[in-house]
Amino acid sequence: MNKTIIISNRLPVQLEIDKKSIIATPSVGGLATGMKSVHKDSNGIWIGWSGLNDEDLTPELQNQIDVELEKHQCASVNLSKDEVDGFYFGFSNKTVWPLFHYFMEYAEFDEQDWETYKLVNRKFADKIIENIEEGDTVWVHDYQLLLVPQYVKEKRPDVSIGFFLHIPFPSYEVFRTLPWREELLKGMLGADLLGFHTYEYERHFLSSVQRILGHSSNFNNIILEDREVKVDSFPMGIDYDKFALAAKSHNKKKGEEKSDVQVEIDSHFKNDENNTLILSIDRLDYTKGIPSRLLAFEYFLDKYPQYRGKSRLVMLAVPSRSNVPQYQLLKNEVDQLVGRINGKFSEVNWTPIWYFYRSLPFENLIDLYTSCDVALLTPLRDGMNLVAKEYIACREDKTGVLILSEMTGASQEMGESLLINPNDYEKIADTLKQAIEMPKEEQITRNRSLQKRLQRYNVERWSKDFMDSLYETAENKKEKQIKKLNEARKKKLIESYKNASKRILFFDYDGTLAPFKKIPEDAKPTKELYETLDKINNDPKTDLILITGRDKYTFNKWFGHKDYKLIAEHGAWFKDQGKDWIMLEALTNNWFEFILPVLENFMDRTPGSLIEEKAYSLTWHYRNMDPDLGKIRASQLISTLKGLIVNHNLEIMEGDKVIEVKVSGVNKGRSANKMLLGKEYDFIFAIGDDVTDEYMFEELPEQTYTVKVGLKKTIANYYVDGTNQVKQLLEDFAGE
Ligand code: GDG
Repeated sequence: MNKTIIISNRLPVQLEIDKKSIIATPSVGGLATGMKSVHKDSNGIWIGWSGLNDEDLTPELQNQIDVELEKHQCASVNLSKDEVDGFYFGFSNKTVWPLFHYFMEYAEFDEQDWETYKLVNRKFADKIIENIEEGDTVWVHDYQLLLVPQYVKEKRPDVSIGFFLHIPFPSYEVFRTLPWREELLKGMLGADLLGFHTYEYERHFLSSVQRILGHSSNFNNIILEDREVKVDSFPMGIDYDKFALAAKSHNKKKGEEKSDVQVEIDSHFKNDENNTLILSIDRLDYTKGIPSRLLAFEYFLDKYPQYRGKSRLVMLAVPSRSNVPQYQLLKNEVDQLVGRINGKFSEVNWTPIWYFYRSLPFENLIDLYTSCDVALLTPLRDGMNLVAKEYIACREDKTGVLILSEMTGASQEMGESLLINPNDYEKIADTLKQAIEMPKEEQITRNRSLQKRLQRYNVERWSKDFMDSLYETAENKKEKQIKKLNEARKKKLIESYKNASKRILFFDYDGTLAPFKKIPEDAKPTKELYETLDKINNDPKTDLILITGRDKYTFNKWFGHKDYKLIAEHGAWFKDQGKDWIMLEALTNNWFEFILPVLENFMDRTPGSLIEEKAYSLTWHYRNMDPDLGKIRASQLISTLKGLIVNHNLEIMEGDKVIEVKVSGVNKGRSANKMLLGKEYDFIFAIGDDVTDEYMFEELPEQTYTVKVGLKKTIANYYVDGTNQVKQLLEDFAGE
């Protein structure tokens, strides 16, 4: 049976060395639960770092670890202390984490850390490759492993790879500051499916890919030379039932069954049951907005003194990454703030903040979720924030108010909570008051909808959706594969080329015989291309036709001295071997006078775009400009032009980053067909990359071999990946 290989930095199993033997305890985190069916049911393997350094392990212990982990369907990647420092504490947590959370000033760009990150990502990839069997699927998790998809794809292009990012993907303006931005994007693009928590992150990623690597996307598919990458959002859910059931059984507990934490909590309500507890839970991380939360709470007590002695903030901060200096500074700052605020407001039997700096057992987490009237979660940035979802799941009677930062992924799905900007203390103070005073019926109405949604889209559903989507991309890939001009199909094609008594070949130029260049003039033919075309053309059984949308002047300069047949401007002009250019169509250009000023106006307002004036058509190019502005201007231009061309027998043709206005009916299909008139060909071949070549594919006779360059939508019979493969094909023709 095919299996799924799951890869994350840490394994879902905690390892401890106890008196020279290994103890493995499964961890109960959200990810482990969500992946359970993918992991266990499919007989999968989970690959990750064990948490122990090579230096702590003897060969015997290592052996024990392997045996222990195998029992849990896990395998470890072994790392030395230096590797952990450079890869995990270094590049992952001092570069990617701050940058992706918009803390640009915290991001360090250390070459050595980057080298270690690459090396460790390779180690993870190698471990995966070692375990892959045919038909397996790979799912890579999170920001520590951004390069793994590419490293695996290079060695195993046949395997379906998914990648999920648990943290935000930042805007292009932030991401572009990274010195290794191309490498990270290429690393991620090794996957066939890339998942993010929200559409915002997905949008930022697509924008960076387009601006930095120049790959455009069709809806949410990124078109690479040889394959497509699907990008989608999958908001991660929680193990809803686990929290809801734990809360239910907690609420039944009486007297001695209660935990110490619960007894302490109950004492807060003893004096007045209208007292309120305000909860916050996070790892102690600068992204979580803990200092601003404290300051906002202080402001609340200043602004609304009636709540002093009554409302209390219960703040659980779980120690995290304490090796990284920013986290140590944060710890000091939080300690000081808590001390100062408690000092400022405390009364004999009331302190405003209960602060826990440790990790609590699950049971106590449930005590907090069930007992606190308000949850105040104020991250400055957070990929999702599962605490918000867990709080709602634990509210058995549906009371309780969630105040949630707009900067969390969760806020996109939890519109019924009270959303705040974590930097707006005024608003937070007012919202706290609103939350404390909110009538129970309103709380219940809000939470009813939230609970339904969270229960439906739980973590299992999340992982199932992701896997279904990954299988679907694998199916699409197979479909595309069917049309790929693989070796077997190419052999057949060459065979019928060889056996033909009279052939005609239509070759598009830009994007087919020559790759695109920033400046169109730079795409001139190479010496090798001339040589190959000459060889093909020298066979008297072959008619070779170069067919382009380019202007006749440029094409004549490049190919006029050659003995090929040329069609320029989509079929307006034709040049037979050794003859002068003639017009294939009766055309006029007296319409330029009212279309050209419109194009000029768009060019002036759109930096980077340019106009190409051909003899009988006008083209506006927008390849070398901001892609989003390009799309907007292109659609504005089309709607302006549509109004102008009415009654003028003109048409607008949209190509790849170009808009062309020309006389109706002139296209590559019509002109190619004219070349067949009165001739008997038993081998007809057409190849091109653009939408304008689709006219050729459509109008040439049915028996034509039609080939599309690149994996774009097409009616052609076959695909080739890019210009390199075209070159190879031409050389094969020339060799016959
Ligand atoms: C990253 C992203 C994204 C917390 N304290 C204790 C404890 N917890 C548990 C909570 C919750 C989890 O830890 C925290 O999850 P978050 O989602 O809030 O935050 P990150 O750890 O930063 O996670 C985040 C997440 O990945 C998933 O994609 O949502 O945006 O940053 O489940 O319950 N559990 C126990 N004791 C504690 O003291 N037992």
